[in-house]
Amino acid sequence: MTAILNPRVLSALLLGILVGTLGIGLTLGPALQAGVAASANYQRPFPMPHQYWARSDEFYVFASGGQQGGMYVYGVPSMKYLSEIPIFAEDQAWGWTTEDEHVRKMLTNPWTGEVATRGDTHHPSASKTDAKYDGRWVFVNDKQFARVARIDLDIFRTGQILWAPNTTGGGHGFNVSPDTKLAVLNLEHEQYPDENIRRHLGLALDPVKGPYAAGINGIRIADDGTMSNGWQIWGPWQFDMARIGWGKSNGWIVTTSYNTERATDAVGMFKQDHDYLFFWNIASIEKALAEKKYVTSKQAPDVPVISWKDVEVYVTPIPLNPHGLDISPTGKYVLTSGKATTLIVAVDFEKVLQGIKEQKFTGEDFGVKVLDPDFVRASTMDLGMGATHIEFDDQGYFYVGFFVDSDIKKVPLGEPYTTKHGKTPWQVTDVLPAHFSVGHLAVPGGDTAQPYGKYVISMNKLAKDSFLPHGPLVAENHELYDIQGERALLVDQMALGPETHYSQILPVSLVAPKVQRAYTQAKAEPGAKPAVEYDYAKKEVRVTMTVVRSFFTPGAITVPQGWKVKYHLISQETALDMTHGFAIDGYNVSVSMDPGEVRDVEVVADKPGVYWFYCNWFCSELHMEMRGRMIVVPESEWPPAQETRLAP
Ligand code: K7E
Ligand code: CUA
Ligand code: CA
Repeated sequence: MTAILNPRVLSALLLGILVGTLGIGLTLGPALQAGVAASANYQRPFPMPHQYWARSDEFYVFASGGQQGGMYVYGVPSMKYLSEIPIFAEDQAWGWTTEDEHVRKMLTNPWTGEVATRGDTHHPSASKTDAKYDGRWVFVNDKQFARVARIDLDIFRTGQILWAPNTTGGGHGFNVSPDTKLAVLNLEHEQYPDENIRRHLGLALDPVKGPYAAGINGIRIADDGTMSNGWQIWGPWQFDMARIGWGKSNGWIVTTSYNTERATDAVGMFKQDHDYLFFWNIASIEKALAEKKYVTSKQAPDVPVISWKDVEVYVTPIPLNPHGLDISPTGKYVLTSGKATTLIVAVDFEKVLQGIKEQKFTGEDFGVKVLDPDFVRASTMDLGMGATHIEFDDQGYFYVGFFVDSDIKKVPLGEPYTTKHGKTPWQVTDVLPAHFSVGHLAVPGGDTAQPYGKYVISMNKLAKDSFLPHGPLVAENHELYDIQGERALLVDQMALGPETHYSQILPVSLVAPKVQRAYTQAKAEPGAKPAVEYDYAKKEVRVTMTVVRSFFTPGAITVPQGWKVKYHLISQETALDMTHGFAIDGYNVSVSMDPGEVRDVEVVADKPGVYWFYCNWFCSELHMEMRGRMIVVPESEWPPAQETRLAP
């Protein structure tokens, strides 16, 4: 194995990655200024005509929000921030709070009943048809609780959250198949699973000392976008990144693992000079299911758990803790990067298939055949320090980000792309300086069979002093490069909240025509009338309240102390951009209602007195007058005569 290692695998680099960032000089400033000065294409008219930005942007960026728990949306090339899509964490400004019954349900663990309002959003993956974006949905995973969400692109809102079973969390690598029928979510964090699963795997696991096991979740996606847990495969290793192949790699799932050492600490995870890239045959998974070669757990009796031994799987060695994992537009090359090596490996999928057929194996690990790296590799490139992720353009190049070098390198791919770019493949042709420390990068369509090219966005982990000082917690820096010429130009930068991992960049033409300006929910209840109903058996008041400028109707309700109050709030607005809010003084309630939106809000009226509810979105000249009362009467003083009665 040492033959494939590079002498530049420095212990200092390894230390730098383990301990934190290496000292990155701020000497890239002049390059940045040169890039901006040369970008004559980006002059903007002044004054700006109405709808200038709406008409001039070509792409939507859907950027995961990391520990922000949702996604950010902005336009390209304007770099105008448009929206946040709240998903796994509560966000009252963007209308995602757990007093709304529908939000709370989505955030509730189906097995334990716990509500999880924290999250760590990593890898958005847009829906596709024939391996090309189709603009229906964007799916994204939560690493912390191993959940997956579907974002509906007509309303830019979360439509479903699916929880992965049999795990405490750590669902990291995530990818949607080229036909949007399957998604995979990898368990990066090792588990000590249910005893049925342990018995089925037959591995020696120890709950305290380790080693543990982990697996891959197969999520089925119905034609209407509904996700369900289809299967799990478990094996002795953890799994990091995931891609589902197309074209030359059609029918295969590829994943990386960086801890094939099965260690429980960082030093142990770097003990070997290589880890693995895995190839899983999807048909063999369906075959194992059909032949009933699986068990189920107590928690999820409806989700089959398959052993790695019962499916067709192969590995090939990748140096020092692979992380980046990306597939070229024809599906031919699988590119991976090790975190503690300067080497980027391009595996040729045609060679993988040939190697399997011709048994080009160098050995076995836990019964899995190891494909000869010299046979399956198209290239092993020595490109720089701290490689992160890889993306592709429409001209036959790939772009790879470097955390330590703090740049992006542009490299031509091998056959069949050489006719496109006419360059010697696998050698750097351009270096794009970044400010600073690149994590993921994204090209519009750059993870599909149809890259649109034109731009690269670098999602930097550090901004350092790029922007005005704003305290010790510093914004992220998203950088926009124009890649239409021979040399890339840095044309804009944007400060954005923490912390983007990956993004999907979709053409405006696929998304904008479908975007709704009002919800259809209120329209679905045309006859809804204001009402107050007292349920003495359940100790519950049910209120149907209509909301329109500038009234809540009913404008006052009386409730006995300690009772539950269920508000069914119906916004009857139809005007664009006319959002109202419903916040109650002294109670932990704040929801928004966009035009036509319906909300179901539960409050326990445990404090006696007069509490004003009011609109907290400035909506008209009568915005401040848009308020009403919840009058909470001690139960001992409650004669039913106090009930709110509405005129018939
Ligand atoms: Cu590298 Cu979660 Cu894709 Cu972050 S991961 S950068
Ligand atoms: Cu409604 Cu302010
Ligand atoms: Ca390792």
